[in-house]
Amino acid sequence: MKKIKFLLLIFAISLTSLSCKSDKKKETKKVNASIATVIEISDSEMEKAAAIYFDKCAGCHGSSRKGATGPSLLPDGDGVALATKTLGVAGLRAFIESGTPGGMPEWKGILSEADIELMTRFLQVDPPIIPPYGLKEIKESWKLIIPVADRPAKPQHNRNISNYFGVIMRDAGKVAIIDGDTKEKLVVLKTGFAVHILRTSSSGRYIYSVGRDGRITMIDTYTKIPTIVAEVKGGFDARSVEVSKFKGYEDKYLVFGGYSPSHIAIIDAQTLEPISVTETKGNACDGDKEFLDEARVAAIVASHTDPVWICNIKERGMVDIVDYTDPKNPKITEIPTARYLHDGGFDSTGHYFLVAANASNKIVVIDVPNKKLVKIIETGIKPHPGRGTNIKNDLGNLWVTSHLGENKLSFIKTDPGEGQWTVVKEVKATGRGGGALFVKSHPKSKHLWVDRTLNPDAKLNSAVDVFDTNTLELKETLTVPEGVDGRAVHMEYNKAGDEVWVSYFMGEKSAIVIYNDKTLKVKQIIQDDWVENPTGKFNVYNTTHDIY
Ligand code: DHE
Repeated sequence: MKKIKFLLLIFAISLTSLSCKSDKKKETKKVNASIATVIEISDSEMEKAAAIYFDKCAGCHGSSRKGATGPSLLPDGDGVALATKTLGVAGLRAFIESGTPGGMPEWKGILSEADIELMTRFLQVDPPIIPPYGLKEIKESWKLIIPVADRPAKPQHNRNISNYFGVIMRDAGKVAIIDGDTKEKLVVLKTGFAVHILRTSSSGRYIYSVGRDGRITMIDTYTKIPTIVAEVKGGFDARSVEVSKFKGYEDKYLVFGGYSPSHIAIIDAQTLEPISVTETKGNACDGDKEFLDEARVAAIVASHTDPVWICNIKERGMVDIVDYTDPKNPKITEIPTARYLHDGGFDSTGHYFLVAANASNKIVVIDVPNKKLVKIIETGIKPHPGRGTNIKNDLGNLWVTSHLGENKLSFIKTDPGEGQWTVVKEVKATGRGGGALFVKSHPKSKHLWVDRTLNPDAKLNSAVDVFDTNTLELKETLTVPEGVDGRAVHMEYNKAGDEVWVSYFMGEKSAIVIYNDKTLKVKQIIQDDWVENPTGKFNVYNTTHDIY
């Protein structure tokens, strides 16, 4: 049996391309995966596998493979999940190819046979080590492309910026800016690898994107054609960014939530010059028994009522209320809640924040101005609300979440009085199984929309269900329009609240389909060479004002 010291692999995700670099030694290594099996993996294979893992798996299983929404994937196990060495090539292949009912997608057909085979080996050897990346490295990555003094003082066009849409094309690493009034594509900008979300500044002038390469891109909408004015890389991997929205701090600071390394970086929102970095590692929410180095920053929202951001620390189950009045030394109030925190949004008053602790099947409610935990509510298997959505009917004001792990929409009452912070109604979407990622409504609409993106049934994952917000009954299932192909994902209203934009991705004919929210008929299909696997869409007005 040959013993081997596994070499340090470095996640070096460059600004423009994904390239995980090893220490450059190219000889093939043999790693003892178990007494019986010896896994062979070369440096170049290790690099390739680390890149695939980082792109497709790290979100759920953790950058250091210690588990989060999905189980850990360590050669010797972690006492809960099976050792990957025990699962072996056949066991790992079965999971990778077929997925699980708990929400893991099936990768057969998405990953090539050679890549699946490679992953069955990669997962049986020790994970690569992530090098430090702090304020110094963030500063070095900072690019101020157009200084504030050289930017226009007012819009150089007569368009209605507040109805612009930023549309993410994840796989292309691009963001399209579309005029929501005329439906014209104004520009397609290269914003980095696998952009995940967009946020708008509180004035609505700037659009910020963040992606899986940790790169933040700042887009100015005052120029005739929206233009990139600054960039910075806040870490190796990220899913969220947000701006300061409290009175007196509009467009002043930006917060970056790092998946890898796990940290909160505060950045100047006008220039993207970094100001401070605070690591998020620490004890888990359920006592001081477990110290977690990997403590990724999941959803972030900005309070409109206080100078704070609400940052959700996934693995630790901590909701961090970050006071940005002294951005060099931010005061952070930690609220222990439940694991693993993922996505969430405000109730209709903006006073309470509701977030999914998806692995605990719970929704956590936070009183933002009072920095207090209000309640932890059991809803269903793996709640996945996006930012959730707010509707109103005879039951009161309700915040809604969908679920990844089962076919269920849960309606939580947010009004004071009887039933507050309880699930007052549950309904099912069409068909069987979960796979819903997002829900959406609008204060002016009588409809509630839900996608089923991760449902394995192609009929369900390509359709969206629309419910009546008064009766909470299913009104219509909108199947994929002719000439369009793929999975339906993420809905966004226009500013007026009378159109809903749905993305179709992961198919041959991807598109953005715009529905009339009243008639539920297709109003327009945006489909062109530049429309490459669109995912999230963010209307400037709704994003700025947290209307959902
Ligand atoms: Fe997302 C939101 C993380 C997979 C599209 N996604 C979020 C948020 C987090 C997150 C933490 C909340 C950000 C916020 O509000 O501040 N997403 C992750 C993952 O870790 C995960 C599970 C796996 C991964 O490796 O990324 C994951 N997400 C996906 C997808 O596969 C989707 C469908 C396409 C993609 O981009 O990869 C996807 N996530 C989105 C979108 C939002 C989002 C469109 C914003 C929803 C909103 O309305 O705010």
